[in-house]
Amino acid sequence: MERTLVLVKPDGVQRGLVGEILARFERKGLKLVGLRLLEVDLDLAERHYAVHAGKHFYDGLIGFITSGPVAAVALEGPDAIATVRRMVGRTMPNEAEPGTIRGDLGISGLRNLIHASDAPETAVTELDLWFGADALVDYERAIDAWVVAEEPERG
Ligand code: FUP
Repeated sequence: MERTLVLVKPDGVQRGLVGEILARFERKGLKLVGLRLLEVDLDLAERHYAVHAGKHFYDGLIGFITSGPVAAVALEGPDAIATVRRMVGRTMPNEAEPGTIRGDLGISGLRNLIHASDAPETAVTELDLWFGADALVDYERAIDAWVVAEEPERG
């Protein structure tokens, strides 16, 4: 079972799309294990985007993520990191496939609505950054017997 971090960025919050975006993940079968709405200060923004420091679009990214409240969401499920990335779609909304969050809800440039961890190591780091070690919620869902099947044998 994997956990991953999703951020609904300020454009998604301002447009009232938090519910729409969370609903897609819930319908998919992913389990909500963390949820916060927060203003992002400069320190958190810089730590989150440290990998992009020095790039030509860095200042724009920092300005954007600190421009309004962000919804931070922790999701759990089998192969959650890759599954969420597929649902999010390509970075630029004009290139993202229909059926993805960015492809269905975004249209232009950096207004791409959402961030999602891109690998197991980044998921661990980002969940710790946005939620801290203890803030995620462990619980059972009765419905998981119907959602999370054993992996079929291959070969
Ligand atoms: P993604 O993983 O799809 O969210 O995209 P990246 O982690 O590669 O980039 C993070 C953010 O930087 C994106 F939301 C948009 C921005 N970005 C640019 O503005 N220009 C680029 O060339 C690449 C990324």
